[in-house]
Amino acid sequence: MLTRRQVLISAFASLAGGSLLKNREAAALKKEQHTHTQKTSKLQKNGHYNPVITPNSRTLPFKINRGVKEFHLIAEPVEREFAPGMNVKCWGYNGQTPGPTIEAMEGDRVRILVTNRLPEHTTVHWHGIYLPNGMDGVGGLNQPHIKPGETWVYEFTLRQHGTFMYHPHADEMVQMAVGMMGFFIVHPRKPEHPKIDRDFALMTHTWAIHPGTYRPDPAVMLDFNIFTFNSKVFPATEPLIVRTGDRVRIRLGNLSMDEHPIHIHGHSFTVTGTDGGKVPISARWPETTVLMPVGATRDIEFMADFPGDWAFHCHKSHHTMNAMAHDIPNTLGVNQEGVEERIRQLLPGYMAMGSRGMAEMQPMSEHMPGPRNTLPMMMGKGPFGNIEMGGMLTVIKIRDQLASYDQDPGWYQHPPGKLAYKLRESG
Ligand SMILES: [Cu+2]
Repeated sequence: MLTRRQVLISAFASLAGGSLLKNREAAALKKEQHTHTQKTSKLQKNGHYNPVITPNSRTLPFKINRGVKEFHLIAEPVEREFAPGMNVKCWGYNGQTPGPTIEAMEGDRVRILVTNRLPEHTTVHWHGIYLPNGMDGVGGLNQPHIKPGETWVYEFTLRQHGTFMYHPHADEMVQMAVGMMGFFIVHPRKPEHPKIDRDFALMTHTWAIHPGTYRPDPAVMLDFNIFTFNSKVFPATEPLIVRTGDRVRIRLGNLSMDEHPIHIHGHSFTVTGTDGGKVPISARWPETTVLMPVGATRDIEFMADFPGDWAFHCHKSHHTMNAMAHDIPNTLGVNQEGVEERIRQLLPGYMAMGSRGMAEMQPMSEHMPGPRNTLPMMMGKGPFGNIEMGGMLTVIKIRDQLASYDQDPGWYQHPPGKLAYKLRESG
């Protein structure tokens, strides 16, 4: 059933770019938004916030032990399927990379048990969190390292709210390169206004996994070849499912060795927080791309005003490509006539490619198997053909009507007259 608010919003959405929205309507929208916030608060099972969704991942369960929220992280080797056709031998926490999201509330006393099942020592650092110095987890500086087989205890009271992270501060170069990281999200004690309807967390990461191998190479400094959201490559990245009119927050984290300009389609957002805290309202401005620095988090918020399947991706185009796009000779514009035959004498089945661009690579890769355990350079499929991206890409699926947030609504059905079309005489 459509609520009045949804009708109002879809009416808004159908106006060109929303520029015709009158002040009176804007005021009504604001009022509706407020009522909506109050209504859902009453229905909330989890108190005054909606729990964070970490796509392709999960939230770490806890138990209350005499008023303390007790979590248990197990640092261990894990295997992760980045997408069908590629399994990677990583290290992570509790069977996965990124580790499960720790979620708590400002004011909580938390106790985190860390068991080390790795072949070498580790520690856990709580990135961005105010805590006693002895809980900060820098091996050698704040504590002795946690040896294999040992369990150590971290305990502190959360005195702030926002998006933070956890990761080892021991053999950082190796342990982070192979996937050891996770989100630590602290909700504010006071309810947020306006309330967030859909709250997602995406960890960006860069990996060097040489074609034909299974283990990320920690020695690589710059030339990474696999780029992930929550250690998944598109199309294995779960879509972010949203209802038209929802207020959406996406929390982004970056513990990789590269910056990622993360871009939204069809909407604009504001950066509302970093791992340093909330951005004051007076200091916010609209953006469509947020640059994710290394060792930082960014919270972005927007109103899901426009239904559709909207791409959400890193704007470095190599970061939406997989391994096979790297270190290849540049054949663009090269006349390869005659070369093909000669090379075939040495390499049977050789095909000259790339002189007119690389779009032919995707259909080609379906018939030509690459090296073992490696994803083709492009691999997405959409309702209109190949989506010539893999890597750090996901889709925000915004719908007027949704059976459930937990069910993929399929591809967007475009209303008549709202789809680009081919000019008849163009042939
Ligand atoms: Cu990137």
